[in-house]
Amino acid sequence: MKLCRFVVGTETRPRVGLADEEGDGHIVDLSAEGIHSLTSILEFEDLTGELGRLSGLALPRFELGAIRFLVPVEHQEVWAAGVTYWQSKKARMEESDFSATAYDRVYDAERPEIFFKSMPEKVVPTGEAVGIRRDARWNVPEPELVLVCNSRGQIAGFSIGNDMSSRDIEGENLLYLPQAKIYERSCAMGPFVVVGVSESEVREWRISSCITREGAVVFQGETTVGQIKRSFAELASFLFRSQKFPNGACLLTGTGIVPEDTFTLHPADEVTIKISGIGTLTNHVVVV
Ligand code: DO4
Ligand code: MG
Repeated sequence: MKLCRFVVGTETRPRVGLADEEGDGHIVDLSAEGIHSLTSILEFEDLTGELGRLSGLALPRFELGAIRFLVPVEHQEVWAAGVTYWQSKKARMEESDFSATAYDRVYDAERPEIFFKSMPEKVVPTGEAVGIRRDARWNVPEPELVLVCNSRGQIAGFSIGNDMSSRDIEGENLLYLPQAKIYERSCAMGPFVVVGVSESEVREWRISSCITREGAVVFQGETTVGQIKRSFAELASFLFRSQKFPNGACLLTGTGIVPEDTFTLHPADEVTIKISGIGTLTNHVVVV
């Protein structure tokens, strides 16, 4: 089952939607049943039972062409895990002699790397621009599965995220990581939150990324969620250790798709990230 937030036409009022189970491209408007917040749905004890009941009701439906997706976050802080794939460890060790030992150690350590990524209001939805820093010369998207957690720290659903990163800034000194990771338009998410699936099902999903420049493909890569070294519960439990999230929190789970070292994003590139069980997140690139 796929949840989303959306607006209709020129309206500004956010609605909460459920993608039609038949997959005929319609979004069922749950707001018509008094559900105006995704955060509150994710708190339901019997989430799939409640969504099953709602999908049986005769609620208004909208064609995809009539709506615009919003980010599937309301008041959730967005965090990210790093060096959870062998490919990420390898690329980062090559990127920086200075930090190689740190990346090597964290890949095998009991405690994962987890860092703050974005305030909810700064997350970019599908269709809008992601940013590359004007003071960076080596910029890449990081296509990542997102764990969408409720206030109890339970993983209520899964989404698609892009952890935009400036590799030259990160590689120069590990202490510059927040500047390499947190800046205007550096995090995109959406369009759906998929609920009612188990970790073992999600581990079968494929993540792919395609970057086009003036209509031509300049990078393509693919991995599977199953390549993530740590369990989802392990990652979520470290995020919720000694910390409360009254509105829940989102956790990007790290990247396993790393373009070759000669690749950097250009303004106007289009970045498409697909996760097989979720859908597609597409953003173009602007300099910020
Ligand atoms: O420490 C660097 C960031 C790692 C990261 O973002 C990733 O592996 O996805
Ligand atoms: Mg990342």
